[in-house]
Amino acid sequence: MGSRILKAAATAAILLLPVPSSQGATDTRADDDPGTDTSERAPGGMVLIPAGTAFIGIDEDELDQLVEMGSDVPHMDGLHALQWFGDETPRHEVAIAPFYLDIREVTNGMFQAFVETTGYEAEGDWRAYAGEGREAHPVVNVTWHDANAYAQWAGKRLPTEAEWEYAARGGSSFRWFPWGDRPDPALANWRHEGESFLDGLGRLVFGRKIRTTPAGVFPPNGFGLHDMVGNAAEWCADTYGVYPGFALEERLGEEQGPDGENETPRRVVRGGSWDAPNPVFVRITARNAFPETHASSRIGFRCARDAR
Ligand SMILES: [Ca+2]
Repeated sequence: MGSRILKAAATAAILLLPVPSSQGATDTRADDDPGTDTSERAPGGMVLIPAGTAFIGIDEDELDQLVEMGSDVPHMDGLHALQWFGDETPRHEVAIAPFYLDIREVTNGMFQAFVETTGYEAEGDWRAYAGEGREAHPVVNVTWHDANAYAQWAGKRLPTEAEWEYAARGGSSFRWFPWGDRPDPALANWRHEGESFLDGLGRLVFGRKIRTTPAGVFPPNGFGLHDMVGNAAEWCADTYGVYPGFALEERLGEEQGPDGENETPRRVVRGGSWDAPNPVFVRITARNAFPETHASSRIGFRCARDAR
């Protein structure tokens, strides 16, 4: 899985990039009461995503646009773009049935309520990032299993990858971001600016702090969904694999395909996180994948529910 290895290397590199010393946005109206109805049609904290045809992924010629967008990313040349982002090809259609999706990422407060109610013992050390004052921040450091356990308790499920991408586009024809086709650091939490290299390194090594923002601070997309890109990256239901019709094996000169039988299955993670150093990693179509027992300060989730 050469491209996956490169993605892992890129993630490691991200740790060493400068990060902001402060986050400006503080307003929060995160709904941590999943039982409160906010409309006649959707369960509390959720919005109805209408049925439609989702155009998932990108065409091969669009990879060149990613090279341009990520021009300040180390090694972002044509081949690396192909290896990092080739799994977004080919663009294909998926029929989406109507479903409900959480307006915001699941927060620490919501996850804590689940744990206290059920006595669930999480695989991921989510409490490490759920200290005082962080109730409205997205829960992170949860495994795919943890996310599913919460979703089941809440009477929900994780969204499929196609549902997630369709919802992130917000009913628009935007290609790259929920708000349009140009990156805008005011519209999602991914920035790494304004902190010196040493400060960033010291914070990461000694501080165990992260730069999530309370869920719902940034403006919603066309479906009313907050933080679909950035803040916490989000577990999806699917096992990771290449898309139907994937045809870049020859150009990549390596094997791509589903995980081997003896490996821990990898699950799709979408949207990029607060830790992404460049907007190229927080696009609507960008894909990532981790073993389902993996937990990190970058990954959280939101839930979906079938619409009757
Ligand atoms: Ca997110």
